[in-house]
Amino acid sequence: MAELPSAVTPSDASPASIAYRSGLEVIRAVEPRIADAIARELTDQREMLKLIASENYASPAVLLAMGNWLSDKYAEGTVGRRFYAGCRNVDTVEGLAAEYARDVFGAAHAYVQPHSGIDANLVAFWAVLSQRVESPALAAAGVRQVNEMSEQDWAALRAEFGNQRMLGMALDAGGHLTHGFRPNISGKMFEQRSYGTDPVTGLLDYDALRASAREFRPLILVAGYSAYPRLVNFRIMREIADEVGATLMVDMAHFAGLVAGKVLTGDFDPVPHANIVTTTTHKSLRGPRGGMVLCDDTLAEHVDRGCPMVLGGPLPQVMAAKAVALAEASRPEFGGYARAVVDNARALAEGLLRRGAALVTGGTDNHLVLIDVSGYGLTGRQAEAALLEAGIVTNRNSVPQDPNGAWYTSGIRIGTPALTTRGLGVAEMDEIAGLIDTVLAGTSAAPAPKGGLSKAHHVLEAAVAEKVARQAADLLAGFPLYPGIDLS
Ligand code: DSN
Repeated sequence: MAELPSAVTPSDASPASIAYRSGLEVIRAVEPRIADAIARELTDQREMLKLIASENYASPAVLLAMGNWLSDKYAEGTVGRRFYAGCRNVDTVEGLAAEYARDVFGAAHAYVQPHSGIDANLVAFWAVLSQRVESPALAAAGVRQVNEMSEQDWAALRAEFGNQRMLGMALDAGGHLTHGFRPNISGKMFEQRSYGTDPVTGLLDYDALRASAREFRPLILVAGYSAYPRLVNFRIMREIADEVGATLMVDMAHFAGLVAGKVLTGDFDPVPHANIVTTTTHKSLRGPRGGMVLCDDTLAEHVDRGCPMVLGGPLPQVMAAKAVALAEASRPEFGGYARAVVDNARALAEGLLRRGAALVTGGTDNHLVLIDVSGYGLTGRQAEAALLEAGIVTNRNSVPQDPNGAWYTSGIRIGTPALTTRGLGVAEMDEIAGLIDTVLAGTSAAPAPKGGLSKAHHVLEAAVAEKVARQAADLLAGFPLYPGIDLS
């Protein structure tokens, strides 16, 4: 098999350059401001120190797979069973993406149509509900197959699941909005209860979770997170789910790349343990923006009804890019990448701890680190803005029992998938920890107009911000992003 060029350093640089230069020329002829925004985004991505834990840099092959005429095709249905004629090429890309997904993750079934993580989760929720409604017990009670259900049947279903419950990780412990929280439809479809983390260690407390599950008896137990810096034991999660008759759903959006790269194995690999697994494809997996569902055979036909149940027509060009990204993730070098992501996160955490920062759970085992910036006298919002002034892109995030709520927050979430793709290693992580600490230590809360301190505004000397931004730029200069692409 031919060597795969690194995702951001295509050895055959000129084809990517030619492709993008020509593409931008074509766009510029119609709307130059869009061409300029696309070109400027490349400059921004090259110049910023990107530490957003959910972002990455997709390869030119992944990006190019999305910009073409596959986009023009309608293809509701599934491979070989479409509601539109002329879908043979869409069948090819969807079939290949699903095949790669099954192989990479060792899953019995893969559904690659979801357009995002929220979509993937909605598909999963409806699949679980429709599987339950088709259970022999409900059939005996007169509830029919989901695809034959009348309005009255749906009403009966809602009544039947009047207690449909979801147990998911608390938002301030690192859970996700789509795991049953009110601003999301999941919080309206399900009565939700959340499990948190131990107030002292910040770690998941499986005994407390088990007790809560026994009492609450959820239909769906959701595992997975967007801001928990440790591993989850999915074997224990499955035991708990089985004990209370729940379906175990794992949302692995954040750590799918670590699963694909075989860094998370055994009890920490969700696929062999969960009934259903959802993910996005653009975070640590380094693919196009999109979603995906993996499941066992019992849920496959329910999952495949995602479109039209909760999804519009699939995006064939994105499914093509998913296939390309999964082909990349199936290569041995992706395992090296995934290991480096975790090594880098650990180095970043150690560098911060050494400089006196407080980290939620005291460190990390995965790709992300959550800094409690209250030790610097800041809210997350102030810290996020100050870091951005210094060229460091992060996002604010709640910490467990956050006194500043979900808007101001007390945390900054950082992650290493993107910078690892760019080639930075543990030595650079230590330097970055120093830059972050310099900015946070040099920032203070601005006085509030009505007295006291503002939660929104901060003060950071311009000279400090400029110095750190220069250091960050010097550091990044050693790791050019998409060096094979020259738009000038
Ligand atoms: N927005 C994603 C993240 O940043 O974690 C989750 O949906």
